[in-house]
Amino acid sequence: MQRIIGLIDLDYFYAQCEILRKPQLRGKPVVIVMPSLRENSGAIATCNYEARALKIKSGMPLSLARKLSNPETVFINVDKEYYLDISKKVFEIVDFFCEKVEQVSVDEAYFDLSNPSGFEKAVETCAKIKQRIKSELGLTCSIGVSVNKLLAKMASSAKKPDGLFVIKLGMVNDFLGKQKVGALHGVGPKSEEIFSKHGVVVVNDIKKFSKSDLVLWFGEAIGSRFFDFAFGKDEREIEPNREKQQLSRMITMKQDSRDEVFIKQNIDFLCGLLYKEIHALKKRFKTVSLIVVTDKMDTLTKSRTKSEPVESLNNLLIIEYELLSDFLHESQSVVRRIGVRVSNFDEDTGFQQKLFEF
Ligand code: DCP
Ligand code: MG
Ligand code: MG
Repeated sequence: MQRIIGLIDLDYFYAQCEILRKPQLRGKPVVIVMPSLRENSGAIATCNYEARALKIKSGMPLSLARKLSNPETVFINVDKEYYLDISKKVFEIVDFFCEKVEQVSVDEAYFDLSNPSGFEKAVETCAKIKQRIKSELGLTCSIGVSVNKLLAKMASSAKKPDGLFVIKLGMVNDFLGKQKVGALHGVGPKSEEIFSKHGVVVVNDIKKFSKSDLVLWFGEAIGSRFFDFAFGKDEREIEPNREKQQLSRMITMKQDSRDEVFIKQNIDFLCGLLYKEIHALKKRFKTVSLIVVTDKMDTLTKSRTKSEPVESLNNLLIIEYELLSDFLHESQSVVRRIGVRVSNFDEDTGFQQKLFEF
């Protein structure tokens, strides 16, 4: 089966978070500063595209950024806790669409799009993820889609900001060959210098050499990896490291319907599957949701949160039935797809949330 991998990266993340809570900043150059102990010194964490137009960039000393700035430029100290909070919400949306998600930084994650198969479906899923992040959180991101991590990451940078770019197998050589070697995963300024000493500027230049040449320059592991990268080869797997914040099951019913008995049969089936999984994962949940997709393809969600964890399949079913009954009373819509979801997991059970150092 063809692997398809996505890489999502938020645009000018810290700066975008600040603009989100201070909309009056939009359009101005916004620079986020990592302050240091000495007053008026520090480094630039990131900045928005207006500030990048002034040549300000991540890692730059604050003093230099001030010199490059114009009178409109706004400098803001980092507030990591706030960014982490938003980051969590972003990746919960990705979790909703994908089983295997590997978060690699505060604003970046790889996710598996191999199932259902095909690039068309993968792009559809990514468009939905982008849309949900935009409508629910007010943020833009860029997503790259390709056959491995290396190319997915490069595809995500290719159309920043607010991009969605796909590199299919047939496009690999064309796309990759003319990229600067620094665009390859793991090639930092030091490696770039070694490459440039040998006249290697773009990825295609690597192909003039052999694997053993690169091993000589960079050592066994890194040299052979860079060599494979030049041909678009990358076998690294997605290593899921995110605990699910919610679990759900959804199906299209055999026919569109408003018949309560018929819809309940579908709910019974879904809850049976879902409860098995919850049980296997030793999860306890307090929130139960019913998701309805109508024949007009509108999605409606109804939820109920209990003060104590829901203890049995039977109790889960009772709540889902109540939600269904509410829905049928409140809406005249005909149901096409139906879904059940549980969330708000008990902190003390299940997997321990992995802590990240960003
Ligand atoms: N970051 C930092 N110091 C750096 C680089 C990044 O503190 N030297 C922080 C701030 C960024 C966040 O990590 O907002 C994510 O890093 P990215 O490399 O993804 O950069 P941005 O999201 O800011 O911009 P882009 O739109 O290029 O992704
Ligand atoms: Mg980013
Ligand atoms: Mg990033």
